Amino acid sequence: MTPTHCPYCALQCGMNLAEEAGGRLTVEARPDFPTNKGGLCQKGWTAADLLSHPDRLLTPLVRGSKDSTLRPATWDAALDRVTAAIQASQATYGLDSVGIFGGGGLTNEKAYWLGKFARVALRTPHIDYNGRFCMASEAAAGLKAFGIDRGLPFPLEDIPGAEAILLIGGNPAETMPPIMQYFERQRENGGALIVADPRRTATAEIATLHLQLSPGTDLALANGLLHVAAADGLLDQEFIASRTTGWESVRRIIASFWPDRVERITGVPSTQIIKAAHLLGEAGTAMALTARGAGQQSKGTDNTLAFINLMLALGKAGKPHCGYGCITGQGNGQGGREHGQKADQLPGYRKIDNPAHRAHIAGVWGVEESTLPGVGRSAYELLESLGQENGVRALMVMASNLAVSAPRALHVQEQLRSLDFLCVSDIFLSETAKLADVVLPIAQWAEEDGTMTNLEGRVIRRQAAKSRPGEVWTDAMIVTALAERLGAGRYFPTAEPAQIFEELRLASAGGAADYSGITYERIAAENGVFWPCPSETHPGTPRLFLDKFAHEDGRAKFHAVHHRTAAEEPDDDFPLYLTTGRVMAQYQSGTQTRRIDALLKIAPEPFAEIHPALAQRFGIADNDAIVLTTRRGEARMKARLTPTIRQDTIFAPFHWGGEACANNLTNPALDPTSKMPEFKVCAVRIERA
Ligand SMILES: Nc1nc2c(c(=O)[nH]1)N[C@H]1C(S)=C(S)[C@@H](COP(=O)(O)OP(=O)(O)OC[C@H]3O[C@@H](n4cnc5c(=O)[nH]c(N)nc54)[C@H](O)[C@@H]3O)O[C@H]1N2
Ligand SMILES: Nc1nc2c(c(=O)[nH]1)N[C@H]1C(S)=C(S)[C@@H](COP(=O)(O)OP(=O)(O)OC[C@H]3O[C@@H](n4cnc5c(=O)[nH]c(N)nc54)[C@H](O)[C@@H]3O)O[C@H]1N2
Ligand code: SF4
Ligand SMILES: [Mo]
Repeated sequence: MTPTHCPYCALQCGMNLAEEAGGRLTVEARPDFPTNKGGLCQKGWTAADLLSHPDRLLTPLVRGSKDSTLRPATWDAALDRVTAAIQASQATYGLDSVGIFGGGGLTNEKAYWLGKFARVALRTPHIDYNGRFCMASEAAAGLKAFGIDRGLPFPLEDIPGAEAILLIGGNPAETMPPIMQYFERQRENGGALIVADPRRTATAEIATLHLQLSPGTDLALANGLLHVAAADGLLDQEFIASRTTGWESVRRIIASFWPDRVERITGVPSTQIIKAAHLLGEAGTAMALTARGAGQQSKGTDNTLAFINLMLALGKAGKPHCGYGCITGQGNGQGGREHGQKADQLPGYRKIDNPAHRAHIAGVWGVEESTLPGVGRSAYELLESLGQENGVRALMVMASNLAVSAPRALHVQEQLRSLDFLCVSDIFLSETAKLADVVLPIAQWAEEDGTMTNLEGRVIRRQAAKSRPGEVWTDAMIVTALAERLGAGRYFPTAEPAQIFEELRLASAGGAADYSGITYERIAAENGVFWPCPSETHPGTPRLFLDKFAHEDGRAKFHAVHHRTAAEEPDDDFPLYLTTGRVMAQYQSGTQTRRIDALLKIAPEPFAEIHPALAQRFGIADNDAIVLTTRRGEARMKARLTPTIRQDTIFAPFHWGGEACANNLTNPALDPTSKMPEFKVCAVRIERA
């Protein structure tokens, strides 16, 4: 029996893997693990089904020339090919012509190794990852307001003690089902749960109050709530004066957000806005939690700041059972952004353009500070540069299926085709891997060791329960072998996670995300350790900000943020809003979950949710084949009629590729600060196919 964690989302549910006769692994939930407490969703229960899936890649694949097919090859041949392509690109176009696209599913060790590989072996600034499409807006806002970005500043265990919770743009009943036990306990304790979502989701169903706003209007809602709180005397002036800065500028802005004006912008009745403000303001303790609904917008950072403003003004932060938190998404979405696979960051949540930070990391790596590259392009900007002059011409993708999951996917696929060279490491031949010149088969979660950092900032252990099949390698082995071939082998002396983690501890020491006191042994003994943890005798930090915020003056900062419309609003040609997201039984681009029978039974095919009244206007019946069209392209799927969605909005999950791909439609308008694309709002037209 091996204790480990689910491979999928950021809840990182604890599970045990037991080996049956014949080597098959079965999953058991871990009742003793403090986050899921014995709960798992259907994805977790079925995760082991992929270990022996017949589609699994078991040997490297290499394409002889651009128009030939992918054929099995030895590791030597495949890695030689990758090395030659990188060197050719560097020789012709310079170091900056090689890029890396990583993933928030990678362990801390692999993310760290990959970031170091980019800076030390490739010496390119251009490494970014799919986390940029995930919680980058919330991360940017957390840094601005609190001086540090950790998804949740408190453990899940604190949720049931909050008297009021505002959950904005999250549907955890489908995206993290076991987390619902905390919200259910909060409701049982008499707490109020307010959910802001254009759909009456399974999560909204259990709420005290559902604010069914139109897509892209979160900021106006937040400012409206704050307006009411200020007008009705619900602010905590003492807290504002002693623990924050910048309130005056916010006070001026929210003055004009009258409830009826906010009702006109958001579609939320003013009575509900007033009620929500009072539930939050009159509660002794309150939390605001945001997920992708509020973050994946071209103003995602400002949206988040507006909800943080609200909590600060109410004095509901930096106290027990209070505060703002971001529900992070991918298995290691949190750790993935702390250890250097983001274009602007170095390990330990250091900044790559900060001389002191650079010097520390250069010291740990044993290189000259001056040889470290600077800030590279953010994920979508990196994809826009592919194949272009001065752009990236040789790309390595590790743990992302961006041909399906990037915005404006049809264009991104063209960009990938225009590369001189593409290498993809994956478990399966994903839509992205199909476009590659070299495909490298990698180990799955149950076949490797490492650490992950869950949505609470709790560092946990992934443990191998069986050996790797066929000629499969781990991502770290690939990085180490390529570094050796590129002449940087001395900086990459190992591919062992435990040894890489020791180096990560040193690299993170003294940084915001300090892991230096965390060891594999402690993680096992303590059911995970929360960062920052600066020494082996330090208990770790489950709760941040109780004494002070992380800015130098110890105070949290208000930010004056204005409502603005989405980058694309409905008009005569594209009269409706399109928003996108998830369903319980599929995960992300679907590479993994579209291969599991039990999940396909629950979520077999692509669909779009449409309100019956809207469907009638367009002569569409339930289950009809429809075509959705935006300025980027079209997608075909089935209509699913449901009264739970707004009448001006269509919702499509993004779990499928090809002609059903929701990202054929989405708008890559970027948030100026976080560079997050506007996955959650664009203008769409609908027709029967
Ligand atoms: N089953 C499943 N679970 C997952 C994943 C998965 O793919 N499948 N992925 C994991 C990852 S990486 C992530 S990031 C999380 C995401 O977890 P969530 O954020 O919960 O998931 P989404 O479905 O993307 O978006 C949440 C809600 O935002 C609403 N929404 C859309 N537009 C707006 C808007 O303008 N404003 C507001 N307030 N709400 C809006 C949608 O209707 C949707 O119900 O889930 C994780 N868990
Ligand atoms: N329209 C729309 N698009 C979205 C979103 C949305 O809400 N709407 N959400 C965005 C968000 S929040 C996210 S997080 C992204 C996610 O989108 P992707 O980055 O595409 O995420 P996955 O589908 O999880 O892709 C991971 C790939 O890596 C493989 N893999 C899994 N584990 C490993 C590993 O350890 N190593 C390697 N090398 N490969 C591995 C999997 O088989 C899979 O093919 O999608 C974004 N795209
Ligand atoms: S909630 Fe997330 S971590 Fe837990 S079993 Fe489901 S997918 Fe896995
Ligand atoms: Mo995500």
